[in-house]
Amino acid sequence: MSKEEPAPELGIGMVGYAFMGAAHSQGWRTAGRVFDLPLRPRMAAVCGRDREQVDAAAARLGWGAAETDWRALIARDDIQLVDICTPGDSHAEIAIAALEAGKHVLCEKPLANTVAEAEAMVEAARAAAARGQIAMVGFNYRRVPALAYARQLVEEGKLGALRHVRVQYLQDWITDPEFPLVWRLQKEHAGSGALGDLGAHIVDLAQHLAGEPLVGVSAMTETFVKERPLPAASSGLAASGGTGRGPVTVDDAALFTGRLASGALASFEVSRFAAGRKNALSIELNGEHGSIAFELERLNELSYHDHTEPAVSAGFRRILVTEPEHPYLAAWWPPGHGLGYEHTFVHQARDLVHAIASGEQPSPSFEEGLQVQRVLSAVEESAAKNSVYTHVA
Ligand code: SOE
Repeated sequence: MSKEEPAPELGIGMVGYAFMGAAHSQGWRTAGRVFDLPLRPRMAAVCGRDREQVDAAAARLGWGAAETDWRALIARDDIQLVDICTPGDSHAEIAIAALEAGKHVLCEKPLANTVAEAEAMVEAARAAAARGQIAMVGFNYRRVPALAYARQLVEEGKLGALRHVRVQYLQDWITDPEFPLVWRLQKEHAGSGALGDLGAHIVDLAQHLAGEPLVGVSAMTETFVKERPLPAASSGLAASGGTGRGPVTVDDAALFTGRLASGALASFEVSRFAAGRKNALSIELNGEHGSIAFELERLNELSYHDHTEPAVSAGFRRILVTEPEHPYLAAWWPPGHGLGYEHTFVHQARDLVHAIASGEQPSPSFEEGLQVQRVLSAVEESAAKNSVYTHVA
């Protein structure tokens, strides 16, 4: 290709246009304008069930067309990549159909609502990979530059043998018992509650940063508010609308400990009831040679302690991860100007386009999504058994 020739287009079709759809759209709109990409993302069509709403979303988010049936979206010749931003209960069906139709697939986290669904998705992705197709899961926090840099430090051996991984992901958006029974609070749509929504992120991050899987867990979960008002059908919040109240069928919070393959110990806490915590993901890794710590609400910073330095002057130091040498930063603003949540979706789009152009499977793969699903399922099993819970006499 000569310098003058524009890169070939990559037609994208997105299913779902709510919060995650808007975030992914921002990624697709921006990636090719900031990064030099081997393929030009073209936002061909977006899909949603309601004609009027999906037309409005297409216009607002920058999609060229709108479909009301995801099967019609997948069938379009001008779409090579299907981006799935729907609730978990439709991930497996859409992803498998898209892969079987020869499309590349990006699927939001958690990969699926059950291990069985995730296994079927992995099988479809393997068959598709043999035909040259790409499949990736949207664990976007891996692409926060400070966390991508943290992974580099671990890979370089800066922490040495890992001893502890400590992770929390806290939100507070359903602390009001009158907050309606939205789809995220219904097992048949969401699979699980804070566990699948927030726990999926931190299990993936812990395993990714540590570079090793969890091999066992011990857990407790709780649903603090057991019934909630049904949302009005017209509110756009309801999976199925109505009047009166309905049961909350997922966890509001989960606490679990785990062991990584190397023997390092890990602890996890997720909640939607942590009043004052809006999107507070924090992670710390302690190794024999040092530690790293990160907080999502200060996402341009990484704390690093080099334990090989003389104790008299050693201590955690704050690295402002905005230098051009840091992951993704060379394409953005001068040092110190900072990035935010939305940039993770731009980076995700960038990395996926490179994977499609090179034919190399990207990470997180569907296999990695399945591994997270297995951990979530083990957490639920452990919590249900309550086997390690000992009453205080
Ligand atoms: C809601 O809890 C949510 O939007 C998650 O679904 C996202 O994955 C997370 O990034 C922010 O919080």
